[in-house]
Amino acid sequence: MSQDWVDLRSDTVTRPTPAMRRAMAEAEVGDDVYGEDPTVNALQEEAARLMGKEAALFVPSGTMGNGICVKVHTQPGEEVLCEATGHVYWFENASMAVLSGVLPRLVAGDHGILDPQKVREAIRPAVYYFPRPALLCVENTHNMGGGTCTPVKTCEALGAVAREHGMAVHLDGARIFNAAAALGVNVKEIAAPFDSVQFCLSKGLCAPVGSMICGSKAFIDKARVFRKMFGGGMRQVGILAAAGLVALREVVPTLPEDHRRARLLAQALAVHPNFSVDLDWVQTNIVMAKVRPPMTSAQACAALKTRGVLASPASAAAVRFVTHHDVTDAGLDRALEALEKPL
Ligand code: TLP
Repeated sequence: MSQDWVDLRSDTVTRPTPAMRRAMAEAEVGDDVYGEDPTVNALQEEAARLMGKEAALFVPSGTMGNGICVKVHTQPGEEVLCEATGHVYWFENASMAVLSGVLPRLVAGDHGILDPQKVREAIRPAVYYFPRPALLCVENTHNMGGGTCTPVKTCEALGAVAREHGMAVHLDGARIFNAAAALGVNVKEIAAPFDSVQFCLSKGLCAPVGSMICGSKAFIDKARVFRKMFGGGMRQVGILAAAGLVALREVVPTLPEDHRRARLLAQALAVHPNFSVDLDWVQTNIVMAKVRPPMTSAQACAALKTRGVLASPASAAAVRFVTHHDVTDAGLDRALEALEKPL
């Protein structure tokens, strides 16, 4: 039986699981600004171990995590190379310009996937009147690219190009576990070429709040300073870290189910008269569907809403559908039924 409505706007809408709520209620806590919260410390150790890095830090959001990493890796007046539709550039309120005083330089990827050669070509020579290219940001999976995965070999090549030019390399791995599941690799392999990795607990992993940043011990020591400066030093935050530990243990293994449902949804959208979808680029839990003109994405979303399906406009001509833990088979059926007729 299908349900009355289904929320496919984002995987950020997931709510904590019953196991998370129990773990949150029972969490042992302390003052994390003193480094004394045992649950936060356990989560940080677990995150560092999973990513194959020396240390990790719990931060309130992915945006703050990326912002702190940019701050540690750069000096004002330097340049940060990022993908043209990357989250760090589009959705973080010019954080890198305001908080770090750096200049973003955009390199267009193929569905968000950067070509190492194009990155090499975009790196300015070391001349005193050019901003020094200090950092390369990569996003995996790539949100606006449609949840696409940058393969491990490409990550390695991107890391090598950055290092050849004395640049640091940061991974916005908000959905790194989706990438690992789809690529069939361990997250460590994806994370290895990067000096820093940010991943989110509060997207498809269902935790109510939080991201982790991971890197060397020296990097995390500096990151802790900026976390405090940006107002992200929290106190008895083991209550939230407890949910993160459950997310890593219990929700990560369920991600392939989200990917399976996204593919079924994409197949329905691909044959729908109002949409077009390139199925080769549907790789994880995000489906980016082009709306056939003259209909706009806002009109398509409004029409879908009347049929109990929430989705979000990704541009004037594209609608983003995201599957996640709270979209069950009944929720998927609701969406498939809504797509049986033209809008
Ligand atoms: N993405 C949100 C919106 O901000 C677009 C979403 O609904 O997908 N990196 C990536 C790749 C992200 O997709 C997001 C959130 C973030 C960073 C920021 O995380 P938060 O929301 O925790 O600041």
